[in-house]
Amino acid sequence: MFYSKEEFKENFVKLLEQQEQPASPKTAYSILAGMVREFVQRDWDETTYLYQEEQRKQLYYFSIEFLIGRMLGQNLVNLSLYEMVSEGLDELGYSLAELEEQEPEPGLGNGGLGRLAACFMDSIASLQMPGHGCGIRYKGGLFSQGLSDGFQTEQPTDWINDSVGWDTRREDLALYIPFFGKLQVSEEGPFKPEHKDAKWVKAVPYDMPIVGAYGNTVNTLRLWQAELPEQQLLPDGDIDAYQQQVETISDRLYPDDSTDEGKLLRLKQQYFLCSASLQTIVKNRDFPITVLAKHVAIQINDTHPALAIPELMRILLDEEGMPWEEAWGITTHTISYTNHTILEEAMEKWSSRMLEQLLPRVYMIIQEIDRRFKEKCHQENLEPEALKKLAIIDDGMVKMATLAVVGSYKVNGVAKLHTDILKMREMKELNEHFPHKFHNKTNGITHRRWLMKANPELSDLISSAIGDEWKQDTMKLHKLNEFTQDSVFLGDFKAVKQQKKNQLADYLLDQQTVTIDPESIYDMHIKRFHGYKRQLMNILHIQMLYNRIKEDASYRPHPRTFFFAGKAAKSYQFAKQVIKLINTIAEQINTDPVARHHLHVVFVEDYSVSRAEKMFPAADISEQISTASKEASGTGNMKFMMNGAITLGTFDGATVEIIEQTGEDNAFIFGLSAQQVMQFEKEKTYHAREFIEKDHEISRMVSELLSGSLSKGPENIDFIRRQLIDENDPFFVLKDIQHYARTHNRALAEYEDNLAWQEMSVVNIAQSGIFSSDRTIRQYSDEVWGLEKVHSK
Ligand code: 26Y
Repeated sequence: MFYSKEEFKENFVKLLEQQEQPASPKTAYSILAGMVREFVQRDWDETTYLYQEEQRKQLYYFSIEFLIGRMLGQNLVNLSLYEMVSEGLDELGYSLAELEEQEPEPGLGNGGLGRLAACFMDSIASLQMPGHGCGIRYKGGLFSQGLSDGFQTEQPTDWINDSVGWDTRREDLALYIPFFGKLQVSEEGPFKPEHKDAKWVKAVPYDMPIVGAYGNTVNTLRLWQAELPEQQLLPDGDIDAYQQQVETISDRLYPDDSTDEGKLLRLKQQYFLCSASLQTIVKNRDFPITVLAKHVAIQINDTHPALAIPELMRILLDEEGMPWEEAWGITTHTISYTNHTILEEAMEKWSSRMLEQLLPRVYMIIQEIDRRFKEKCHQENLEPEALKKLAIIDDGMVKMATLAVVGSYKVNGVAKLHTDILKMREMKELNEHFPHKFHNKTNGITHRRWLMKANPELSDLISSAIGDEWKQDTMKLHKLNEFTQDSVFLGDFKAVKQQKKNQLADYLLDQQTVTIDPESIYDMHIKRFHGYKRQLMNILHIQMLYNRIKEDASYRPHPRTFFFAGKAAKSYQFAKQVIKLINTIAEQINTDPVARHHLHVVFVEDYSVSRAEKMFPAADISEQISTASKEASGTGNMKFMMNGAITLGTFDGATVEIIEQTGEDNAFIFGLSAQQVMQFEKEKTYHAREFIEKDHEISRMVSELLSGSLSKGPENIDFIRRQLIDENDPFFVLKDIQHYARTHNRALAEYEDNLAWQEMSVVNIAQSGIFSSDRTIRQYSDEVWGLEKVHSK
């Protein structure tokens, strides 16, 4: 325990002295992390006790990803100890920032969905609500990304082995999960199938404290690890081989699913997560199972944990002996579902055959859910097409999104536009059948990580102007609107932005030996690589700017640094070629004696939460240029806004709501609307080829691209060629690129007017409060989960 700086120093030094001298930063980090861990233990125990004592309704957030980022610094911020510890360490000759860098980063997620889960955990605890995460303790998170000759390379990560655990193994809470085997039903007595010859897997929970700010609430993130079960549950045969098989379940996030074996492994992971989490909830309850829905809410983060629906049914039917109707009533009042995508490729479908083989009883229940639902739909005199859409099992496949909608009491999209598209198009029939189920919950981000932790300089400036109430209620950021004409404040803001730009330049010089001009405009496109996110449009536009500089001696624009960061999925060849293209164009521009004074392209390797924390605060321009209708929400857009970057983007996802907040004057918007995109898609009236022929500039750039001269060989762009030409440019890159170029020119002109730019930035920060995940969580709690704030001291 340490309640003062002196006490902290004393304890720290004591522990340090027990180590070999001089202690490495790694050792110092471990000691500090251990102290913080101990510090939160009492509140953690107390929170757990209070939840049981007061019998409050508890939320369990089921997610296949939790992209939590490093914990040390964030925990100190939430405990309001950051400054004290930082000063104390300074006085002892250590730097807290350096120690923080020692923490291995758990990459237990891939992108937006996993980071959202992490922001939600922070908000729930900080709002003193009883809510916990349930996930998988992958041994290796997402691969770490490198570049070799401009190509993405992938190395496996192993965060657990290097880690000073924030998590605690709870052997006492271990559970067992059955796979495969067959069902045996006795002829006499009530229907009670028995699961014979199952292969058992042991699920051991590791609990991580989620430290809330302002109060003493410490919630739990429970991550399950797959292990070999005890002797009596072992199958005959080669035990080593079985152990290996079992352990692969929690080995890797998103194993390659191009083979049946890979698909089976993913399915095992999903069931492992759902079954272990549900068993733990049911087993450790202190209320009758019949009132489960009054005491427990379960949110499933996309369809990956949708097996929670039939699994809960199985527990209620087979283990609790309930009749179907009652079990169904409880299930459909306990579980709710969030959809994060409308992209066809991300809509999960499992083969019935595989499900039946791996999870015979669960599959039987899915069949029964489907049968009953089909029966209901048939009574409604629907067209055959509508009936097909409403089927859970169709063509030998189980449609997980349909199962999730049918088995939940609420279904939400993650931004207004996305929810509207779900209701009107993707899930039209389901919405008509369940008119009150669908609702919107626009995503949010935790301002404690993305502003207070990532940008303490800006946080202090904000507090010096409007006090620090905004930290508890981000809507108070509105007060900054009074400062948009205050030249002193604007000047101070500019100085902070410059400081963050300098810091990023120093960091990247150190990490990647790139030299960045801190006076240049920082334009950032940082997110997963995907066709619809249109990194391709960005880099092709940069190539157009380069051509113009080469040709027009009078065109010498203000220096701009274009940052790209993000990973491409291992098997996503198109996205990987875009990365290669960015790097080859970068090389050409960055070494050009003239162009390099105006344009600089930087690919930041191995994008992660901690790299993101360094990048968002330094941005001037936030690239949010997805093909309208394709990005469900986006959350990076909110992180940029909160740090005062100006959005340059399309009317898509939550960017629509960002613009609603700032007004179009405080952002740069371009491109087709979602309506237009959907119309083109429906009527098939867009022809990329005509477009290329019509526009001289595009035509030149495309022929350069296709010749392979921009990518060091045509073989490096064949997937890009296929998409742009053979597949008729499905993401409307060539359709939108000129409007995009003009919009960049507008932004550039505006940037020259210093005050106007800073004014826009401050309006963005002032209006960003609504995008705190505290707001999102309050809405979920009020409208879906029904949680109450638990009194803590
Ligand atoms: C299983 C496989 C098909 C799959 C794996 C990962 C499917 C989806 C995903 C991840 C999706 C994801 O991260 N979606 C993003 O969720 C964010 C949080 O709601 C949104 O802001 C973002 O627009 C959306 O792309």
